[in-house]
Amino acid sequence: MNEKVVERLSQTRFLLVITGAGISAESGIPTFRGTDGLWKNYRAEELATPSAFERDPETVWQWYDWRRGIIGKAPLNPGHLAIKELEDMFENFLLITQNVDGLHARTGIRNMVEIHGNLWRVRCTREGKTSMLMDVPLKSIPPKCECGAILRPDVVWFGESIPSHALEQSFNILEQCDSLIVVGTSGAVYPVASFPQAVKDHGGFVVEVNVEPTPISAIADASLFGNSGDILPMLVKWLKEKRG
Ligand code: BJW
Repeated sequence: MNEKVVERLSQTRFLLVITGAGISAESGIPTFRGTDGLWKNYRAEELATPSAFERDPETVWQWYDWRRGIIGKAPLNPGHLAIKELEDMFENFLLITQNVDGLHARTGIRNMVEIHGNLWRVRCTREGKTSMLMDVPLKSIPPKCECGAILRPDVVWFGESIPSHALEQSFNILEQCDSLIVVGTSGAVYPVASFPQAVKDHGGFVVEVNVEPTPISAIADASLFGNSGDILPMLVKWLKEKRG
């Protein structure tokens, strides 16, 4: 493990961690842009949009039903557990996850922003009311609200705004944190893709964990290449040893 990384992280007062689909890959959940990211030959960009849902809510809900089936059975992996350990080790900590799978919440993590929402939560397309819907598989597709309107997943699709409270909390911490660990994201989707540069602009230290280089590698202070389920537990171990 890179000595500079352990040194800087051990001096950190506020640690920010950002995760993407790669953190859940070792739990058996397909990433979006990996080779297994296709569903019935559709790309995520073709399904995760308000216009796709307006045109064909049934197909979009079938995609979510398929994903909910996989995610519902997926175990936590050592990467998720290591991030919970990091929260326990740092007095000031925030996780911003782009994942809608809810796996981080299962670790009991307290300080987290699910910036793209959660696929277990649904929202009424008429009243905007949200609730949890845990049925796997869904009893009817598309699922309906008591009021008769179609429900949608309470997630953020392309072209939709990030909920303002999530965005404000994130921007606030981008300015405050002194280190960022960015894990398992392709850095292709905004606004999160711009967060590592924002941390750098405020003098923060950026460490990337990924199986391959991404656009973030060019600005990161260090890139640790490998599975997050191997690298993150190792990072936790080294930090513990450093602290004695
Ligand atoms: C491993 C691993 C292992 C594998 N260990 N690593 C500025 C410039 C250009 C465009 C825009 C811009 N600002 C906004 C936009 C438009 C748009 C956007 O970003 N478009 C891009 C395609 C260019 N953004 C938006 O529309 C956002 N809204 C917004 O900004 O509102 C204001 C606005 C609107 C319009 C114009 C301008 C401003 C909303 C984005 C919502 C994204 N939603 C989704 C779906 C969520 C619901 C659902 O899941 O069903 O979020 S799309 C999908 O991509 C999902 C993910 O959270 C997101 C990011 O993907 P992620 O996590 O990075 O996954 P992958 O698959 O790409 O990468 C996995 C990585 O893991 C890879 O690097 C692997 O190598 C790695 N990996 N195994 C470690 N074991």
